[in-house]
Amino acid sequence: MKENNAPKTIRLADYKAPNYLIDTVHLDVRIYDEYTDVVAHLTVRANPQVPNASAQPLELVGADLELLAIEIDGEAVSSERYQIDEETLTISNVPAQFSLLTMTRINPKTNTSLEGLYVSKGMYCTQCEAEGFRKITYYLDRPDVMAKFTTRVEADKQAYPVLLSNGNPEERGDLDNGRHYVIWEDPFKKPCYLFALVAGDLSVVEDSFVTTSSREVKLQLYVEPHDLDKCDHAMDSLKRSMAWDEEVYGREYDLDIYMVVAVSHFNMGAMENKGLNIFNTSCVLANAKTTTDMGFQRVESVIAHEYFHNWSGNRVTCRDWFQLSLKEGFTVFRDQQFSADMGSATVNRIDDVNLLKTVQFAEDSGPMSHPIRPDSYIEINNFYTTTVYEKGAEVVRMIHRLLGKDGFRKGSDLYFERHDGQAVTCDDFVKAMEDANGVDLSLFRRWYSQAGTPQLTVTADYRADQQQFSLTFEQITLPTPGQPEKLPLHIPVAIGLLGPDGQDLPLQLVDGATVDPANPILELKAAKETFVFTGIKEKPVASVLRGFSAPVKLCFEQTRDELAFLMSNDNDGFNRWNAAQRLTVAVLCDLMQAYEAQQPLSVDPQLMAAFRSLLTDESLDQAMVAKMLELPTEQFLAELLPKPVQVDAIHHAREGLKKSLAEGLRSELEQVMDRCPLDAEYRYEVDVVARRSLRNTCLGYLMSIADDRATEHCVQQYHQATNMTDQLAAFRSLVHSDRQEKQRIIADFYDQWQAEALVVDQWFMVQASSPQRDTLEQVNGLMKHPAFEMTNPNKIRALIGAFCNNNPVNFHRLDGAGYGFLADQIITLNKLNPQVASRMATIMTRWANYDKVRADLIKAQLKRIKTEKLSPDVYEVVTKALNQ
Ligand code: B3K
Ligand code: ZN
Repeated sequence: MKENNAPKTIRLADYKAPNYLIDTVHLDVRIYDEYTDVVAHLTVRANPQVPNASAQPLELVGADLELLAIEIDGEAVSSERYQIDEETLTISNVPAQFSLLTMTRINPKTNTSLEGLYVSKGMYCTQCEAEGFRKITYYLDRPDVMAKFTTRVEADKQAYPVLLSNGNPEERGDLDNGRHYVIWEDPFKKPCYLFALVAGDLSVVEDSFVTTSSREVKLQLYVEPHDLDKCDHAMDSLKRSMAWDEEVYGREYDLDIYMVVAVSHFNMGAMENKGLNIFNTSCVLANAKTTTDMGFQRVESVIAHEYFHNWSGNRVTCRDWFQLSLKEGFTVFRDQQFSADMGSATVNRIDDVNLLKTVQFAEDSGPMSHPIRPDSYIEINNFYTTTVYEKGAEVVRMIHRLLGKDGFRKGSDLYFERHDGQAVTCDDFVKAMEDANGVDLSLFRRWYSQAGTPQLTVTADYRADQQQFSLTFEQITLPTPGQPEKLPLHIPVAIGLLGPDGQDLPLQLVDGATVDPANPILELKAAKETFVFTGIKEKPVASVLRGFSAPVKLCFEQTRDELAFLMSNDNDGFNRWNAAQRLTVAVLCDLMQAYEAQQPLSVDPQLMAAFRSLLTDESLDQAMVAKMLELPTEQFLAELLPKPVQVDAIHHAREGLKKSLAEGLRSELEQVMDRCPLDAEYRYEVDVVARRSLRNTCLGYLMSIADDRATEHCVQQYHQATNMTDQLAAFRSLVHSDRQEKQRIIADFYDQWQAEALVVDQWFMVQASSPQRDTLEQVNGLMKHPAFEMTNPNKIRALIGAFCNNNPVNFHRLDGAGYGFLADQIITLNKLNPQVASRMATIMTRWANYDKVRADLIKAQLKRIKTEKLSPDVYEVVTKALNQ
């Protein structure tokens, strides 16, 4: 039943082209201490594609605006002719073509939603995607309305010497009263979600890039003065992204200037505004002293991601927000390809798949499950999800796999050529891929409309007498909200069959077909299919779903011997790692059983032996060794294993395994630590990163013993480390242990780094994810720490987010205190920053995965939240969570 005042649901099926179009926008933004005035000159015309459009009133959207003036073609509009309500300005009897002037007043200083125009540490900045432009002026705030923007920004010159907007600076000058202005012109038509403006006192780092066609592009990074020493890596990553996009996709940058601005208060990672990217400081600043290798990696990939949007998102944009994955899925795929080319491709793939399996699979089996192209939403900001982004990227990756590298490039060339300057749909993307390659992807399109993770069950059968080996695949997708019936999907399964020597056998099917050795995939299209291979002289070991060629849950029973064999022989790096994971999970399941039965934990010697050979064989790729030694996280296991989630058994089995491995392999672990000494000088290069990661994995194991010797080593590393990767690894191991030394180290770390906001975030995060039993009490204390700020999303993610997401055993405390804590924070954030509040609320949507006691406690908190006056963001999540 629909409740009173329930926010309304928007549906893809109701999409209609706009009645009016806007060709040009002249914005004049005047920043004053108390308020900001925005004068907007729009040239508007009825949409020729819509019959009778000019007979309709013009409906502009606006939020939190005070309208000061309104004119059409230079004449004031009388008050009978227009109407204003909470969200719209409706003007009746407008001409078929006219110029509209509005003047509105806004208050960026009180805007804590970080959407629209707001202030972060004294700097004015904007965030307009998805629907923030309506908080700046009345507009047709939808992506299929594309206009040419000219923006004049005016402010006090001393307080705001830097005034930026999209495009090229055309004019600047001084005004009376110590004020000044700059006029920016963006020659490309764009939807308003790509609009940006910055006013502040910022320092700049400059460089340049010469494009394929010899145009010189000025590159600028704007940061606070004390961050000037953290810009090199982002600048370097930007230049590499520009070169890569020219080489791999034939895409050149189009303006003469590319600016990136770093801000401390930002709801997500970064934003691809045309020519003026705005970045969370955490995704742009990096240097050895303050940033871990993971941080460096993140900067590289986010810089690339936002840069790649210039083509996949800005030049070709989305028709409506249901098509979000058109730009996000494709751009994530592009940034993943880039990172794979820059570093270790296999390690990158493993990390991406882990995220998908941990977060996206969980989302897709819960009440927020949606297709990568959703059918409906209440609040679009709730749909910037791992499904739209990461599963969206997997869907593009499958197209790449099906068409091959060259076919995919032909398709992307056609897509960019056909749709440059347009706002299009996911279907247009698939159509370009089809047309360029002469293929039919009609069945494949189901990936766009069907939600849920398919389960793919594989059974193998070997007939020695016929020298035949068969693989039978059965796919099934469980119902998701609003989609009770599911259809089979087109699934590319990359495979190999390993002979006794560990080499791949030639793949010959009984029907005479061969599997392309250059692209060995089986294409599934039905609910159940069998493939029979001939000429197989001995029983092979199958390596299925190599490279994780499709986002499915694979159920394939293989023996521990087979897994160990794959672990050392598979020529597919991803599956070699995956075999190690599967073997580890099998052992963890033994230990969970033992834990539940209150029996002593004993580790399968096969795993011990496998890990020993990983540690001692120096010929192996060290990055891979580090990855294979990493135990699956508790969150990963919670998603993977049968429900209800055995929170405590998972935690204790994992801790127990870690400790047993450390005790059994102590000398090998110590030898690796000796073999990988601390670096005198930091370099961010694949082999050095691998060495650090291996060393710190070993340190983590040894610290699970936490005796005097291990602790002494750890404290020593903490003090001697010359970079944040090594210092933080030691810090984390100490803080997560029960050693007394940690109190001194926690204080010491803060003393050393209190001036570096991003390092303080790490300090919060490490403490909030400690498995020690008093962590919630510690977190409650830290909420009152002077460095904690409820209006800064980075701080919220570091403390509240880390506790609730990365600390299952404490968050899911049986007394429900963790849930009560989260609900309190959601209630506070709902008023301050609905987007961040609703992100936090998604954690509570998974109550059905837990035992009755915990599920009831979570539901009680959801109900408590529901009694508040909720933002649409939180309302949507909480209602869907309760109605599942
Ligand atoms: N496009 C932005 C995300 C905007 C999120 C709005 N709630 C960043 C990105 O994906 O590149
Ligand atoms: Zn993006």
